Amino acid sequence: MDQSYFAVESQFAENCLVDNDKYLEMYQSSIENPQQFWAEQGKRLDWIKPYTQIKNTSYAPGDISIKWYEDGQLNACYNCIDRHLPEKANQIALIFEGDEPSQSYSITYQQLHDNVARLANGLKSLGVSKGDSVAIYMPMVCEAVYAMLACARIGAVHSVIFGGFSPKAIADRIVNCNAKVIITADEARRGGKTVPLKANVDEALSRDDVTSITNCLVFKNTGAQVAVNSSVDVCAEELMAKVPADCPPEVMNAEDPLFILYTSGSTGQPKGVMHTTGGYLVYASMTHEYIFDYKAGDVYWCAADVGWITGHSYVVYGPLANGATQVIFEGVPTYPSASRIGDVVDKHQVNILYTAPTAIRALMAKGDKAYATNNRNSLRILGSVGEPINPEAWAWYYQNIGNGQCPIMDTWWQTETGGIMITPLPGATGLKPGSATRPFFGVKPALVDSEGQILSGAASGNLVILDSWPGQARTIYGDHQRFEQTYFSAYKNMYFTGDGARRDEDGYYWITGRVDDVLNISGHRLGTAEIESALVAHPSVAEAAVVGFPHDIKGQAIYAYVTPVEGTELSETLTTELRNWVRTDLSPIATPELIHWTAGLPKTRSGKIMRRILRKIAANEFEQLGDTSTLADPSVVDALIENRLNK
Ligand code: 6R9
Repeated sequence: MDQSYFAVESQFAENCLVDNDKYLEMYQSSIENPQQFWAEQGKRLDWIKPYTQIKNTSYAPGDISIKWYEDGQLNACYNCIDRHLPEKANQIALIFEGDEPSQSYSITYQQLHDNVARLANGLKSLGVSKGDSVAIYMPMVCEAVYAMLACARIGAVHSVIFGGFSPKAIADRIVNCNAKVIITADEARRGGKTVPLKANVDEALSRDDVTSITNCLVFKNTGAQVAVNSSVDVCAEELMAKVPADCPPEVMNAEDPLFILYTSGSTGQPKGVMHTTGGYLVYASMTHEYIFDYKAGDVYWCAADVGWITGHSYVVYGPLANGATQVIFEGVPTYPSASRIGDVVDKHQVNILYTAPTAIRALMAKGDKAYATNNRNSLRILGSVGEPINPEAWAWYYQNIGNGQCPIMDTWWQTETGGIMITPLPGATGLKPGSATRPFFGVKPALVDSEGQILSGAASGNLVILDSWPGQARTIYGDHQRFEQTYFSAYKNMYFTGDGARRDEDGYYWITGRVDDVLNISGHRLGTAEIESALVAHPSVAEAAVVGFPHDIKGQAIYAYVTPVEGTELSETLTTELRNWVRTDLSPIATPELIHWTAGLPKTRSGKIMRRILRKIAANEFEQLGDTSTLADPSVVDALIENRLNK
């Protein structure tokens, strides 16, 4: 069987919302006449005051201004809950699956409404009102969803902080967005371990410059005893019990802020990426429906944490705006065993599964344990997000999770784009493993060379977007100049993504990774992703991260950090074999100079490998590693330094 192209089966396409003809027709109209296209799409939401203005955007130097539906009024929470109630009050909205498989329960749309309205009233009783910022530092539980929607209901701007972040990261974010209240829980559970959320918040709040917080709202999750500061702390359950279960949604302008989400750039402090209400929700809802071919009755599961943009757009706002039934998963794919994902799919009869390559590779490393105890026959569509998915991991996901029957939507997008930008559609797009394929409706990608010249045809270059789309971030909170500098200064009149990409003869896009990850070996440009794919294709390799390090002759040489498959015997012979493997698979230029076997790689909570750290260690400059506070397991770094190869 040809493993490089997977055509859409016509019978499959017939049951999908969009086939290839419809994709081409809709795409063309979205580009030729965006005003009309998005005027029509805006109708997927309920508006309090309908819009008459659609797109009003400028990428002009010195005047970056992005507005969509600017004279419309709506409420995001109303669109995610209330408008579904006449028909779906008793339909399940959230299926909670706890860290321990024994913990699960369901929440109907009516119950979701009541919980959110009570929490919204609770926030109001603490003095939170429209325009105030609220920090959310929660486990991946239903209450995290209530917290985000309660803010949206009363017009407060939420800023979710990853449950794994340190007290310093919490404090920095609170100070930056001037949060009035923080919502947290006693502890989080993940993979059988607990994380002391409340204690971390206490430490953050004790920092001298953290002065904006008036109250800390605490949910019970594990039931652990936590310190109580009676002047600040409020028990969330008690507060919610005291207030009514109805709370009129605040009237919001389409361009009022919905949330701020911090993301790290290549330099400096994390950026508070700001999204607004109308355009963001139209885009999240539309992409969720078309890309996952979501139809009433489907059970959808996005395994991302709400601390990540994927959790915002594809756990909370997109699916709920579409009235979906979805799984909320507190745990990790490998706990209590590597079969967890498949087991959960079977248990809740999941039809659509959206996860990340890092999770897939973690399961691959466990051999056949991931699918030994489950059949996953309910699955129809798979999704991938977060980094380029190597063809090897793609094939494993396709065969072993999807039983060779479910197309994989490799979705490329960013915190700043609000929603998916380059992606297949299940009924429309033939798949090439490793390619995110074609642009979504309304998205005008282009490749430019280093001078900003637009390249045509099959080409490699820097990925830019030529015009605005409704889900685009509006600014960096409090620093519009940095917004312009970061995204609009490299190339005039274009949004620069920071990613490199290749476009093939069929117009398919292949994301090669951040441009700062491009290596130049003896004058040859190599994407780290390509080399990693070659390494991971070796049967003894579970995961690989490649960086460049300075080399006298080649300019740069390749340093490969490699995690072996469990049970692999490490030896010089294997190292040599692996070097030759890449040499033959890719090219002699791509042969790793150094192969560093390691049990773990430094990753953020969203599973992104922190290459900045790996580059420093490879360059033997580990004294200045910079901020490691957002790592899931900072101890990995010490082991890597200890065993570094370039001494
Ligand atoms: C949604 C999300 C954005 C960066 C992005 C790119 C990488 C995400 C990808 C992908 C290749 C994909 N990325 N999806 N690369 N193929 N399907 O991940 O947002 O955390 O802001 O990261 O992630 O490098 O620029 P965010």
